Amino acid sequence: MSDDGAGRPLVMGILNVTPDSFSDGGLHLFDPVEAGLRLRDEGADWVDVGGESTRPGATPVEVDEERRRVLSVIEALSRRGVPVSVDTMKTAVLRDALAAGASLANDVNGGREEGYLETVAAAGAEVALMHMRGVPATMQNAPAYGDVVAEVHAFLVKRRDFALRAGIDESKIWLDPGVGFGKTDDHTRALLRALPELTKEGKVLLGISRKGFLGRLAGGAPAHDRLEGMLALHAWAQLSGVGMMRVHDVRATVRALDALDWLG
Ligand code: HH2
Repeated sequence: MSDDGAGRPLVMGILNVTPDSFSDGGLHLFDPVEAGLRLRDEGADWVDVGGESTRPGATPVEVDEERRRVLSVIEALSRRGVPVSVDTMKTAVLRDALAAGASLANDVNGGREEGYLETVAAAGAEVALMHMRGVPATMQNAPAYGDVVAEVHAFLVKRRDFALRAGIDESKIWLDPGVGFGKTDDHTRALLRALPELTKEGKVLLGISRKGFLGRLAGGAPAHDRLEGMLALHAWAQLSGVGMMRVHDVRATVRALDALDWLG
């Protein structure tokens, strides 16, 4: 189900303004605004601008460097009427990104940095709260859970409660199970199978685009060659009630979601 309760799920196009993202690092540094406009023209409902890679093993980026990477891009895209989301864990970056025109805060850290949720609330923005176990530098080192579905869902419900208490309207909160963030492939499978339960808790955003498990499912396919598995699993997510997909391949995603939606 989409944001407004009808039609296909929304599509969030990924625009990483980074030298080191796992699938598009360095690709958009030359002309990120053009790349963002292209995503919009291909049908993205949001363009998600990120200045810090969170791939497994990534090193953190300083606040000023992250600001330098994203703010002018956000400002330029917003000025052209593109709905912009900012992919940041940092309250300081978020504050400036919202002032530059972003209206969705996408946080792989679940809004845990001090002042993050209050900053979202003060701006009247939307927020995506993702589950991550550990930190990107080490999160894929043997992640372990008792019951991954119960633990991830409980974390997301708790973070949603914090967001509500900070003054964010429930209609503006997205929950994301965080595929690849401290999860083995078995954990990912369990979480994907449990999507129909998570969508009963609230609006769900899913980010599986080009992720490692899709490469392993496709016999070791590299990041740019993992489309088919993603589209198949999007169909499952769509039928499970997921409201937004975060993707690199916007055109193919929109076409696939529209085709399934066409069945009614
Ligand atoms: N995944 C990535 C980054 N941000 N945000 C949400 N809400 N959900 C996700 O699954 C998610 C996310 C990682 O993917 P990508 O941006 O392509 O790579 P990198 O972190 O290397 O820039």
